Amino acid sequence: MSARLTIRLAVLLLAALALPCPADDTPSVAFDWFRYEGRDPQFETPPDPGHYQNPVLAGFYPDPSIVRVGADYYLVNSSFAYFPGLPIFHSTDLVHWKKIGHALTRRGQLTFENGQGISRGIFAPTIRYLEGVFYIINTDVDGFGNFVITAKDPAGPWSDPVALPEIDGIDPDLFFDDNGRVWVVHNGEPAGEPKYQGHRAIRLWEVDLTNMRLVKGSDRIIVDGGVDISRQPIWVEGPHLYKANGWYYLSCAEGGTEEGHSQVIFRARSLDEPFVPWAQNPILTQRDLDPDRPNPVTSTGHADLVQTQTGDWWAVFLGVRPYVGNHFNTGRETFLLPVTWDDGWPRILAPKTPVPWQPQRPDLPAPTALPRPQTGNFVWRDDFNEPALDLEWVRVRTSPTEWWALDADSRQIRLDALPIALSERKQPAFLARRQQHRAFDASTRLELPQAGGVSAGLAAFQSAEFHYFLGVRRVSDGHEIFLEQVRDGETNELAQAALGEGSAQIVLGVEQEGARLGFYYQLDGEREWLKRDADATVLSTQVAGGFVGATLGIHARRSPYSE
Ligand code: 6LW
Repeated sequence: MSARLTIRLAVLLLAALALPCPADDTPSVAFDWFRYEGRDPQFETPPDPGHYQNPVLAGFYPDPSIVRVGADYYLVNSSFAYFPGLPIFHSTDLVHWKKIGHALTRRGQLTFENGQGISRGIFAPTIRYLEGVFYIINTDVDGFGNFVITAKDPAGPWSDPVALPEIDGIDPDLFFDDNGRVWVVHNGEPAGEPKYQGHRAIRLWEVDLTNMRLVKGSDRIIVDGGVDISRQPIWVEGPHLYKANGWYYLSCAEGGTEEGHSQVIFRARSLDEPFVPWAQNPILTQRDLDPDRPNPVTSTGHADLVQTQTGDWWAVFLGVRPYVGNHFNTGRETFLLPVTWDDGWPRILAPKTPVPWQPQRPDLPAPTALPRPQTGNFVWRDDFNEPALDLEWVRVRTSPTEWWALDADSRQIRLDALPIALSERKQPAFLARRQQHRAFDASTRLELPQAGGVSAGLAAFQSAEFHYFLGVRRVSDGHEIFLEQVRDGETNELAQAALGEGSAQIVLGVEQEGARLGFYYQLDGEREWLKRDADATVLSTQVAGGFVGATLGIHARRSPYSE
């Protein structure tokens, strides 16, 4: 390089350094607090001493998998396209669960990209433990496929994923046999063409743990279709393998994750022999009960079993709590029940028995300091005065940018008003927590946005295609509040009202009671209702489809955004 060129480059570089950084002109909106109150009529009577409340994790906590290490229990749930993904809980008594972290916290681990539906992403996981290491085996359905991550501390950090390209199905399970051999079972294709819609198989593979690889050619089908293929059972999945009393037990979900859901059990003396179903299957279902029973739990299945340090067996599984018909907004939740043994077979619930709401507690020590409740009625409030985001907050999908900032001095959180609407399958500026009750009140206080084209407020979200947004925006002569409903991808503004002058902040809130949502606001005076009778079923799984539950949170956007 010539001396002249070097000098010119040096001059250019100095000039560039002297330039001020381009101003970040994305307007942002400050929120002071967010409050969530669960007041589910069903939870009004707390359990008697010696009993516990089902579900143990209320709200969108499906596909629970559990492991015991000494006197400690760890549980993980599927999280679909929410991020951080795979919430991890700890308990000492199976009843009180403390959220200790997430297994997927870094975008470099896995990305749930733009365009993915909210119920894609991360499917049913399995958590297991061997010699100081925790393992999660799992599926990223539209991205990475099946993978394993590991951690020394289940609160994290968890490793980057190791892919298992040999498996093409979902719901993998990892089983450490006491003879040192390691196995995977998962839901996969049956041999040849499926014989009917929903015909799937459970496949068994041996694992080379040192190289974290499945042993080529070791796989075989151990369940074809389900308990009795002549009855065309659908969606055999969520398998878990255990060893007890000299038998290998295989527990699977069968019947799909809706009202036909059930849990079934098989066993074999060795992993080379055929698995035989129990004649008394299923070991858990609610599909045989009167659909008109009061206060039902439905759709139970996807169980994982654990043996306590005192030798008892318990099961965690998913179930749902409809508020009208089969409509539920709270997603699939985690329930707990004891396992009884009948002639060498485990059973979670006797036939035609409704899931008990307040069963007898396990014989295990409760924690001395009770964690924040995840069931029953409670109030949760975030004043945004901690240095890090609370573990309850999640976002949809992953994004290369961080669009929120906690301000320790002002005790606020600021959301950048990104040009992304909730109705886009991207990552809008939306921080959300799970709806955990059939009746709730959620509210937030925010500053009235001053920049033109910016809307900010509170969203009740099931998916890009089904949600509500209660927002405020500047108009030529002040501010206005509006309620936007997105149903089946179609956006409608259901209500607006002009806001009087003189306020810098506003409280926005939403309540659910039965099948009705009420949206309200409060400036300096009394609470005003913008709309009292919005349709809550827009946020139900039955209307919106999918595997997730509704979330509630704070959102900011600016136009133009595409819808
Ligand atoms: C889970 C699969 C399923 O991975 O639902 O209906 C998925 N089937 O077993 C999500 O829970």
